[in-house]
Amino acid sequence: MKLSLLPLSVASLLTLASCATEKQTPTLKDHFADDFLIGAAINMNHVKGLDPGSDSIVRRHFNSIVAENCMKCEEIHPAEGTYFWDDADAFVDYGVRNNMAIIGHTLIWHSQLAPWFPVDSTGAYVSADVLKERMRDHITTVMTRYKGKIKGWDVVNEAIEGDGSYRKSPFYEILGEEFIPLAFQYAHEADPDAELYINDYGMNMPAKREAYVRLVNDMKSKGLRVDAIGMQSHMGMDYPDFKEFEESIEAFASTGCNVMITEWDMSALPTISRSANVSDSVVYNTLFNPYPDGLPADIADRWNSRMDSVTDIFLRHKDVITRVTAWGTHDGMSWKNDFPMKGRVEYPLLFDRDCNLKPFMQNRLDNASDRQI
Ligand code: 9MR
Repeated sequence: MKLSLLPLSVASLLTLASCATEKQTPTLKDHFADDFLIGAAINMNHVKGLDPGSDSIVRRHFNSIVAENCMKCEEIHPAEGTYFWDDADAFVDYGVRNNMAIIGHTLIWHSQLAPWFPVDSTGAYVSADVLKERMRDHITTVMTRYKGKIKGWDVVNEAIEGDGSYRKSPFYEILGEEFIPLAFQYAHEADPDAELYINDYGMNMPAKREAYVRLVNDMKSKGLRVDAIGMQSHMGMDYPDFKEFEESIEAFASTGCNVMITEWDMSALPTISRSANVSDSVVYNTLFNPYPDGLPADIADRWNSRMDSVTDIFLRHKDVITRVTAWGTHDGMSWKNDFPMKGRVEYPLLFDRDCNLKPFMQNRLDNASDRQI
């Protein structure tokens, strides 16, 4: 029988019962409401309605989203003077409709850079002046389109190597170290109300940490605004060193910036590479895909316990950590299934392939009597 045909009192009781159940089931965003924003990277399958599992996870549990791919230079600005807005517009509309804190990713990055961007018609690097003009145009055009809708941008991504030296990207090769302050200057001019972030992986590494602290302090001393340092936090079963990771949070906070955990996941499989650089991929080898039919209980326990410890670290530093974003929703859609080796079955995210919250976090939610639900 349709609900509307039931006698009013029975219908209301049923409605009330389902609302009550809903209200009593804690969500991540309620659980962490007093701590930090809790976000997820989402892709176009999700935005286009082809991944209903991800959609319900995000709408129920998260209050922030970041564009996994659709705002990268090669996607949004594939040719000089040609912008492709459809996907990014749909992503932003989804975030606005669902009242999310929307994060833009990413303006200046060596990877997924549109091939035309740093070169002229002969394929040679453009001059410093031409590259500056292209950077300014790209940053201004993209940020202006989403002004008032995007909370903050990853302005520069992955600019420093593990040893603290500058990555020899086209931006660096043409402009030297100056490309980073310039990017922040252009971004501030484009949208003074948007937050501006610098973001990288492997941020636990002491040499990299020191390089970022120096860089951010230097930019601040020149009057440039950097609102947060993003620690991507792609983790594994044997990295990062948690002590180093925590020391990095403290060091980044010492610059006066906020800290954001921007791309959190933890591989449950044997480590092949600690990098998050997509060009570091390896050929398929079954040895590196040991659990195609499910994670053995002892490994799952160890994974949950490590993720629980990481969550403790985030909470210990909630005074400076303003956002924690997972790099995806459920295990089935994670980039880690294809990196560093295609065709792996990975288990790195907060929700499993059936969209169930993983035990370590479910326990936190269930046992949080003192927290808001
Ligand atoms: O998850 C992203 C994957 O779908 C893309 O193929 C890849 C290349 O664009 O980028 C992945 O996201 C990366 C992010 O943009 C920057 N930090 C590392 C992430 C994982 O490689």
